[in-house]
Amino acid sequence: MNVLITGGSGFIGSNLVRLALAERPGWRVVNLDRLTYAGNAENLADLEGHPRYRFVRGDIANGELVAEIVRSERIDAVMHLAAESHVDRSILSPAIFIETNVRGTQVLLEAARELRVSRFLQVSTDEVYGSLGPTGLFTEETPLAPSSPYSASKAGSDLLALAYAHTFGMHVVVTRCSNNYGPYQFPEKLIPLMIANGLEDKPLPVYGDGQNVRDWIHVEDHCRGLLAALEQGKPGQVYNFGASSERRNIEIVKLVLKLVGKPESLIQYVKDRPGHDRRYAIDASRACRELSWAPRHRFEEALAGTVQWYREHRGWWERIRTGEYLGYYEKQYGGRS
Ligand code: NAD
Ligand code: TDX
Repeated sequence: MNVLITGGSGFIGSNLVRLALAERPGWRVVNLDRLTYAGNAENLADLEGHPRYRFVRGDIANGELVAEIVRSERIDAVMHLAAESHVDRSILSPAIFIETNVRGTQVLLEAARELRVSRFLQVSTDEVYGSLGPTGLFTEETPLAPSSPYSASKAGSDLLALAYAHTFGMHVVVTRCSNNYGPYQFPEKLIPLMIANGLEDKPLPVYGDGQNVRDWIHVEDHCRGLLAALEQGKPGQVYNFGASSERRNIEIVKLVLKLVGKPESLIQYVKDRPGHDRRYAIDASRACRELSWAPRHRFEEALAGTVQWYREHRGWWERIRTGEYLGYYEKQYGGRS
């Protein structure tokens, strides 16, 4: 089977490409990635020369390029991960989120329709459901109520994907996953940012009162879920993924400090994120039941493993934390304390 993975050079995409090649010997994988600030060819450097892997640098919103790849590579299935993925950036500069997440997704769906690709997996997020109060869980029936430009753009792309299933009878499956952590996550997201700042004795910026809750899942568990959803998901169906690991942000930050052996005095409370969602928590029982999926990693152990990975790959994130990232960091955190 020939599978097009978009965004394969990012965090989840690079973990997925590696897992797919290792566990699906019959697959040939084509990775289409524009290598934005978040995409890093280094993430898959070990696959250079792999006989079942090809990398194409390009934009998912380029219809001619996408059609050319689908045709020439005889693509059977698309796993669509490419996106602008960071909420804070969507508050600073929303336009690119619409271009990539909404228009880019429509371009891919259209190519898949015209060229009769047999399966399309839309990788979405629990953020499309908005924010929860202190109790309750997001199910697949929870109404969509996105609150940031990022989550609104993801909700737009989800709905387009479901509309293509409904209108054109395409085999489209949508997944909505909670917050991921693990190797190769770009150090603008909470966990890798806190690890890297801790290791460098820099302040750890906690938004607001630090009591916002996220439901954490190891990236490998998410990727196994994506393979299962592609292979066993019903057309037009939505599947939530999560690992029942709700934690307050401040708990995470303190845990990370303990793991890197640095004092809590590094914690710095800063101005809150505008429109900050209070709590996310996922009911993944449909995926467990219908896809025979279950998370394998336990949070505290897997977080320790993640910290270890960042210790051992210091060059990887140090190289990232120079260049473009420096300008963003100053814009996001400069004068915010
Ligand atoms: P990421 O930012 O690490 O990676 C995104 C990748 O997409 C990068 O390699 C980037 O170069 C590429 N890309 C961006 N715009 C592109 C374009 N126009 N054309 C081609 N490639 C482009 O993101 P991630 O955290 O790995 O997330 C991957 C997907 O999973 C996204 O769709 C995101 O919404 C979704 N998701 C993420 C999480 C999470 O916790 N990180 C949770 C649920 C869902
Ligand atoms: O410096 C920080 N300080 C802080 O307190 C950062 C970067 C974040 N936070 C808080 C904000 C959130 O409550 O930590 C929490 C997690 O923040 P992010 O890592 O930015 O993730 P989140 O906004 O929850 O979105 C993530 O999960 C869902 C991903 O970035 C999305 O791509 C995914 O869809």
